[in-house]
Amino acid sequence: MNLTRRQWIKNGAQLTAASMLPWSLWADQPQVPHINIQARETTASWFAAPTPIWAYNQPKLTLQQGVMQTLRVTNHLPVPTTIHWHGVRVGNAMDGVSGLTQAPIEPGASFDYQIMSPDAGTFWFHSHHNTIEQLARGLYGALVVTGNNEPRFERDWPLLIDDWSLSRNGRIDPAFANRHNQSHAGRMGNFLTINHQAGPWRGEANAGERVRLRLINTATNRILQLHAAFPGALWLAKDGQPLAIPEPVPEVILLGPSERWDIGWIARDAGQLLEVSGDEPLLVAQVDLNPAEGTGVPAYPDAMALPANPMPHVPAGVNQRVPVTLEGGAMGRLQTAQFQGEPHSFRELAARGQFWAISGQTGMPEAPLFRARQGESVELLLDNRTAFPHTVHWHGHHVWADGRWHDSLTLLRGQKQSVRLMAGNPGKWLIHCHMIDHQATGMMTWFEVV
Ligand SMILES: [Cu+2]
Repeated sequence: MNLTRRQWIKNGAQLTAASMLPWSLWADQPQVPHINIQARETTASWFAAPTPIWAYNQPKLTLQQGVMQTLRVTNHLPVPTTIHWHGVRVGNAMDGVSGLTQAPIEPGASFDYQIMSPDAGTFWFHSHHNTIEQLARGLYGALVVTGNNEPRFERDWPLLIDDWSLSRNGRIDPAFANRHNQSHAGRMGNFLTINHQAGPWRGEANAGERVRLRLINTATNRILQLHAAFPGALWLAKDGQPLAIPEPVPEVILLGPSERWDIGWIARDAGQLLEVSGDEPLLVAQVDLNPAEGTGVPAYPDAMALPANPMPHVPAGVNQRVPVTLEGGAMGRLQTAQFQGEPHSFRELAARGQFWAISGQTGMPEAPLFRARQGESVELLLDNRTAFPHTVHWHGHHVWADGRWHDSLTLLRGQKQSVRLMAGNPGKWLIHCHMIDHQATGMMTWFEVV
């Protein structure tokens, strides 16, 4: 978070002491030293009085494409936790889903995640244990995987955009699970941050420099409606996967919870990022031109297209078709669904805190939605029969839809969408709504790759 000058000096002193150690002590260290991530209680400096939040000591991680890295997560929180590496095609045991792929990390304990990302791009990491509370308290960070052949950007800025629900005293509203929110669009916040700091975020570029903005929606439930006023900007990637050909940025970017957009821009003028869902546009980020450098001829080549990642080939044929029907919620038409192996009426489900279903099942069903052999091509027929939008997230996989890869896809009310999933790493993988209020009240299932 915000390092004060005193902390900075202290860390500097530690670094000096360590670098004076004799070489022999370092000889047995692995080539890539592990990265320590601490989940802990801290405070944010948004107002005159500090706001208690939970956060990682590393709000931004940078990994190298194709390099195995140990991420040692130590839990300094008073409760158990895990970390999910959102969008990274990890081995199943490293996916961080408590109760499915691992036991939660107890307070005071550590867990080593062995992460090797085959893909370069923009990802993020967040708690996947009691997510409804832990994500809302701030347990997330940016995960940037750098590739060897990427074009150089003189400025590279991840922007983690969050929507906090604060009480009048400036503290996080402790009512994380509210039945009304959960059966509707989810808990909406009233305070926007960028990289855990109060907005607007400000950056500075020299005229002609290439700028890469990595937009990441870390909100628990809010779909951001972003207007990117960066003249000539190009959309480079979705959910960490490059577009084959960069496209002009549309007037409004609909960025559902957990979705990412990479935007490339040549700074010839100042630029702004605005959130436009409310009555008045809200300034999220501002990039100014460095006045000392003046303006003039761009100093760098214009090419910004990102090289493709080693994604699977999508064949014309499919091995199986699976309906993924989203149902339930207020003003929905859900009559009955299976919960814990038994059929229940919507009223009975609501009494058990379940409001949403996927293909007739609510909560985590015992049997997977489908099983696929590694390499199989599965067509998923998404059908949002609810009165609300949903952002569906696939673990360990991206799906192919409308000529792009997505690990999360927002479906508006009534929307149908056919997507293609190429079964990847073996294991048990979640599919859930990334509006955490919906996930927590039933909109979650899983599939198995064998
Ligand atoms: Cu949802």
